[in-house]
Amino acid sequence: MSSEEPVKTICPYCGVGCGIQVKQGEEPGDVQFMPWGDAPVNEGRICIKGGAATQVVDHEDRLTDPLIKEDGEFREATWEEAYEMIVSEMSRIRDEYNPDAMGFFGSSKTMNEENYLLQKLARRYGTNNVDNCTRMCHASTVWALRTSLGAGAMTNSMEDLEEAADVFWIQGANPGEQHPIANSQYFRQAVLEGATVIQVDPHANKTTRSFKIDETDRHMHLQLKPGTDIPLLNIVIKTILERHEEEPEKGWIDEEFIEARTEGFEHLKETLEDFDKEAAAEECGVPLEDIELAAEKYAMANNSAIFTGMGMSQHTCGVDNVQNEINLALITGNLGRPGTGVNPLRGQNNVQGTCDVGAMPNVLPGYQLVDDDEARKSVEEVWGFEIPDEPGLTNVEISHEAGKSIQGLFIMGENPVMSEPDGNQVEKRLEELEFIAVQDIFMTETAKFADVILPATTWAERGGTVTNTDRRVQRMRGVDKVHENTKHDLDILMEIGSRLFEEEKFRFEDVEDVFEELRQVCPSYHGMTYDSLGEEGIHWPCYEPGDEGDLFLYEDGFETESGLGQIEGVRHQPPAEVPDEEYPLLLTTGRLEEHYNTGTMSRRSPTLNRQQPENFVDVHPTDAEHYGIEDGDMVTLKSRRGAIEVKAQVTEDTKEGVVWTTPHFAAASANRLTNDVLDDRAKIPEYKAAAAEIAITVGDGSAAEPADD
Ligand SMILES: Nc1nc2c(c(=O)[nH]1)N[C@H]1C(S)=C(S)[C@@H](COP(=O)(O)OP(=O)(O)OC[C@H]3O[C@@H](n4cnc5c(=O)[nH]c(N)nc54)[C@H](O)[C@@H]3O)O[C@H]1N2
Ligand SMILES: Nc1nc2c(c(=O)[nH]1)N[C@H]1C(S)=C(S)[C@@H](COP(=O)(O)OP(=O)(O)OC[C@H]3O[C@@H](n4cnc5c(=O)[nH]c(N)nc54)[C@H](O)[C@@H]3O)O[C@H]1N2
Ligand code: SF4
Ligand SMILES: [Mo]
Repeated sequence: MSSEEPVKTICPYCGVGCGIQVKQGEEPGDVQFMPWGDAPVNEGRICIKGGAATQVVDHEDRLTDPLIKEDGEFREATWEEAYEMIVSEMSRIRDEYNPDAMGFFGSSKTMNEENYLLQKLARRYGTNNVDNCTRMCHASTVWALRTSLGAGAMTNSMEDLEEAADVFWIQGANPGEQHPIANSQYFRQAVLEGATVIQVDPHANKTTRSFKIDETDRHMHLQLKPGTDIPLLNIVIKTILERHEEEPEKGWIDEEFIEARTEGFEHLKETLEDFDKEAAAEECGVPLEDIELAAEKYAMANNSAIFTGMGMSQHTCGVDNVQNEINLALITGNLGRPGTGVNPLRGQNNVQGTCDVGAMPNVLPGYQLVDDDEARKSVEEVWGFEIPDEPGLTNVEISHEAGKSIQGLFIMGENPVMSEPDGNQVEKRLEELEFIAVQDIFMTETAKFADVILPATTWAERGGTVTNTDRRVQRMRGVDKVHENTKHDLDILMEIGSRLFEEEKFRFEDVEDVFEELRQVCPSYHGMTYDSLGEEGIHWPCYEPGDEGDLFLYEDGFETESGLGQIEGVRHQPPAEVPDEEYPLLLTTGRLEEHYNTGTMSRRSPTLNRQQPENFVDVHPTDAEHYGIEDGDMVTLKSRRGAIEVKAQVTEDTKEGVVWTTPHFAAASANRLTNDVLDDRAKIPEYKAAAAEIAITVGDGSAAEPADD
């Protein structure tokens, strides 16, 4: 077979959205990586994951044929059998119970068109129980940004941040590993030209090291105790308010901006009236003068930009955490200009797009609320059927309701057994369900619980659009299929939709045809076409053809009801579970550069897995001494929910009293331990704080008693 021209596409891992090329090799099934020299986001640069992305496309573990479970064992099935089973089970569940007895998980690893069709299918079925991994990710960030500023997305873009930001305030995010090209190509350039980095994180990592944060007086690392971000930011805000009283001529706050563009400032001041900075600094475990100095650096710079990640969002107080970042940005006028803002670096390659196209229980495409009659009607006119008018359940709620109000689950590209908190319970709940369909590229920990498994093609084998972290919609393109009997996600959904509802609303000519319908119902994508996306892509909002999109938002006003930015004071709320005698350590989790989420792809990549083949736990030297743990010892790390065995890394990277591990490894997943409690509003789980205990693992795998100190 002769090799064909390479095609330009987008890296399947993180939300930075780097352009790469893939090429059909000489042998069928051989898919090769090539750099894309003038790709719009990364200009040919690539991180270790992007470079290794094609390694898993033809991996021997790929699902190649549909599977159906019979007597507890999977057997190969035809597509016809698989479709028939799905249609008959989904129809039965709707008839025996009601449409809300089904849940649908969209996938931020798949394209906009595919998620668009999945949520349309759920709604045609009669339920708004459709969600995606954003719930476990930036749901709280999106909530706070939407209610207080207008749009649940980055306020600025990598380009303007590089050019104009003087301070990079990075709280609970690790772009050095999780968004490597954003960090090395954009932020690093600004830092080389003099910008300051303030990192607020309980753990030192490659972000710390890439900017040599600990080695200069310019940058700072505030190594706080997990779950103390509200008090830390309250110290910052109170310091700025106090200093402004003392020297208003320096403009510690931006009075004009507060007056013209915000409301709620009085509430913030009242909240902080009786706030005790000394006691709060003690609570955070960071010297007060360090936090005050960081406050000065943020407030005195021309342009300060906040970057916010999982360390902020994945808490029971996730919404309030991000609200306090918004408070800081609003009172100092750091919004609506290049180089400023509150910027969530979005996680998966298409999590922004999956949300944009409505794969969420409370919104339709373009974030139009399902309970807004007018919005719903405008979408109904295009779709030609009635949409249920009550918001549905989120994915973690769907999981909680398994076997209760939920009887069936359709999962496209998500791995909840590994990614939801308290995995042992997730497994038990999945067993309660009458029917599970999983559409994936590998046999995941979750797929093992399915009744039917549908083998999908990978990102490299198909086309569509994805939306990156700064709202840039870009086209993906694919080469030939590796396995003849796999199908594109879109084709599977079209077939299921057409069979279930015996109508033409799920028949499209091709993926572009789906995009044409999507842009009719999604106002911020309305002006885009496949042609106009070209090779550069377009940032949303793009309401009409020709709109170039905006690099930064809110230049003239906020998109709230009053047009004003919403300030609201917030108070410290400790994590739902705090250390006690039995579980005296605080466990938090985070990611590694070499691995990706539940590891289904990165663990199968030889290049990536070689770097880090197994999980570990970081233990502070003082704690290690107390427990008699040496670097490299196998230890049992346990919480009230479960236990895992991992190697201990004794390191000052973590804070005393804090143990730090990752969710990437099935054999010892952090989510055997994490606490299944949610932020009230955004319903995001508290992955970043649980009480834990540790002990050296003895011969038979049991845990030794801790040494006395
Ligand atoms: N290499 C790689 N890249 C990825 C991913 C991956 O798995 N691997 N996943 C993608 C996805 S889905 C996402 S959402 C993003 C996530 O990107 P990030 O937001 O950077 O994700 P995390 O590493 O989970 O958490 C960030 C930091 O929060 C810190 N942290 C923990 N607890 C607290 C706390 O209480 N307060 C504060 N301030 N910090 C805390 C952790 O130590 C960690 O350094 O990355 C994306 N990119
Ligand atoms: N302890 C702890 N837990 C966490 C987090 C944490 O920080 N700490 N972070 C949370 C966050 S931010 C996130 S986003 C979630 C991620 O949770 P998940 O979304 O469940 O994790 P992934 O591993 O990204 O799963 C994606 C799935 O899609 C499949 N897939 C890949 N490509 C395709 C495709 O083209 N088609 C189809 N059909 N399937 C495909 C993959 O094989 C994989 O099974 O984890 C959450 N869990
Ligand atoms: S930074 Fe993200 S998008 Fe870019 S190559 Fe790395 S994983 Fe892929
Ligand atoms: Mo995420």
